[in-house]
Amino acid sequence: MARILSGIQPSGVLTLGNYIGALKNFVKLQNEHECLFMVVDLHAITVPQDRLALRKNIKELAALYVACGIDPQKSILFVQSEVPAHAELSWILTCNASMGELSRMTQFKDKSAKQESVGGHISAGLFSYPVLMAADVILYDVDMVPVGDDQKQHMELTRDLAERFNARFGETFKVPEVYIPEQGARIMSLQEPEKKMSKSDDNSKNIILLTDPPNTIRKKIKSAITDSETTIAYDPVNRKGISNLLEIYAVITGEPIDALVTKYEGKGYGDFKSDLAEVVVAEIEPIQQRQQEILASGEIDDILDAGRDAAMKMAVRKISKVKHKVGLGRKR
Ligand code: ATP
Ligand code: LTN
Repeated sequence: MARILSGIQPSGVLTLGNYIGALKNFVKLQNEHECLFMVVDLHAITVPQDRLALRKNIKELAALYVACGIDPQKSILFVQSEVPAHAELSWILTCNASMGELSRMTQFKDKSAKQESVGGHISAGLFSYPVLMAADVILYDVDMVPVGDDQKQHMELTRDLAERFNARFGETFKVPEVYIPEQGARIMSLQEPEKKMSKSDDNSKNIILLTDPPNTIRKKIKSAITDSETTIAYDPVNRKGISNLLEIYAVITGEPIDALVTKYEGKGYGDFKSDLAEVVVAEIEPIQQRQQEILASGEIDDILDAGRDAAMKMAVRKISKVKHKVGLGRKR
């Protein structure tokens, strides 16, 4: 049994990409491993957030984890900012990270360009974002981190920072592996399938939100960009649109892509898209209902209290060891 940890930012409503690339895998992993899942609110504030919206998003995301099948009896579910050791370790790691390596992070380049384009300021937090992510992971001696494809580079940095700390201060942290699912690790935008589906996309036609009503989902899938070919085939290099839709279909139903291609032989995009829309609706609708029930019952606060306490116990032990190794504070 390995120890697994992952996190999602409460930075808005989640997309089908977040669900397929992250949440759906978390649920599978919790049956075989010891799992910790976080709502990473400290990461969310690396870009401006409305205070009340953030508060709301935190609970909604926690409820969504549970609605998707994260079982609080099996997994530890908690809010990152409620365990202060994350911020503490992040600072210590920041002092062992270099400006050069952080400047190379493609997510920083993308997100800072976006902030600039809307006239917003680029926070130093956005720059050191990956160090906080490294702290999240190595604080718990995690074996494996399931994330979507876009987080690969951050996980390489996490490994480097863990190894560097161990080399400088003596063996302290486990060096974690990244776990990227073979399928669904990069769900693409519906209208611009050369870029990833992202919850912060301004064009709502590009993304399926987990809160979209069934008819909106149907409309978005029907108007998804494909190409001028007539066959349903998988070719993610030359036929990105249809390949993305096939991948979504395959991951949700568990049917192999080859089998789907055979199933739709001789059929057009119209038939395929309307079936896919029903597949997506059937997956998401019950999750939406469960999320609302969980929020209405108020049980999410008890779950998050218990998660915080369990995580805190593990984190406190590690952070004291780290401070001792670095020489911080006093010894009586
Ligand atoms: P933002 O657009 O605000 O940066 P995001 O949509 O990338 O956010 P995160 O909270 O950063 O979402 O990511 C949560 C998880 O979802 C991560 O594991 C990430 O790799 C995964 N993920 C995000 N987008 C996709 C996608 N299009 N396909 C598959 N997985 C994804
Ligand atoms: N940066 C991640 C979210 C995240 C995370 C983590 C993922 C923050 N801390 C620790 C795995 C482990 C993202 O998906 N954008």
